Amino acid sequence: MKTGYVALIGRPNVGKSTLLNRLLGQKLSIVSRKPQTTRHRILGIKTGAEFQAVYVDTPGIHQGESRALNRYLNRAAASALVGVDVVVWLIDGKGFRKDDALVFEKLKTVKAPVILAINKIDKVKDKKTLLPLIAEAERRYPFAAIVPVSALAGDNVEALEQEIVARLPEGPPIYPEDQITDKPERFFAAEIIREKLLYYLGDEIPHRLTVEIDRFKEENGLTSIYAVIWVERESQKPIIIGRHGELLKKVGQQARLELEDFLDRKVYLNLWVKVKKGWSDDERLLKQLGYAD
Ligand code: GDP
Ligand code: K
Ligand code: MG
Repeated sequence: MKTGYVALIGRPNVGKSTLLNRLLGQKLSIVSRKPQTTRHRILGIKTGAEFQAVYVDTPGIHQGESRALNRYLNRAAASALVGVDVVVWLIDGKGFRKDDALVFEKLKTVKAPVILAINKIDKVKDKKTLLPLIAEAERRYPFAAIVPVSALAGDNVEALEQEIVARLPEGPPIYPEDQITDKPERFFAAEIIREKLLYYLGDEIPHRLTVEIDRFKEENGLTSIYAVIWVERESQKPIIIGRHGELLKKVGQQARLELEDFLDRKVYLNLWVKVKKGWSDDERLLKQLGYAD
């Protein structure tokens, strides 16, 4: 059996989470238009007839290390390159940016084969325009393969999977074949709530909030989930709650429906908004809220 770990790297918003969900055939990682949606490493496990690929979806590599949360995100991204069997670097059809030079530098120290996947090709009308980009990529690094894909439409994702699997070492499966992730259900509950908040809120607040699952319990065939939405300032509370509590209600409804779908059982969801000053710049608080290394 071909089996091993696969790191997915790439700048924020390039489509890593979308690709992971597509590869797994299930939504595990939250997706949004905003950068910094993915804060945690997520293992997504795909077991096929003759392979097991364990995907690590990483937070993007971030510029500006001013806040503790950003430092955590950078550490998580760098550590994802160690001890993996295959690296998939996702870029989009617009090509490399200036600061991708840093990624090329980092890749020089990586022993695992690196596959370059060029995403969002559904947005590229004339596919010939990708040829100079592919030539540039080949000139700058000995990629094991270069595969254009559309994570959103699913185009060529199977071809990418074949390239990945072909480079996994032989070995016994790492996880039981029916296991799809290493994260507990309550982790996904928090992520789903956070995704709905990101969707309904404006641009500024989302990076300043986090969701903590206070209680998660089964009673009489019902899963009761009590979650706290932590914000940094008192003034952010009314924004999240909305006029007459409408925004929070919408978030709660959407999150509950998706949770019922994900968990495949009835859910009672209770949301509270609370203030914890400066949580995103406090290492100790971050650990408490689950952002541990
Ligand atoms: P991440 O930050 O790298 O994990 O990126 P996400 O998976 O959260 O995706 C960021 C945005 O790009 C979302 O709005 C996705 O729907 C969109 N996106 C991802 N893949 C594709 C693709 O293949 N084509 C197009 N047009 N959009 C995509
Ligand atoms: K994103
Ligand atoms: Mg993501």
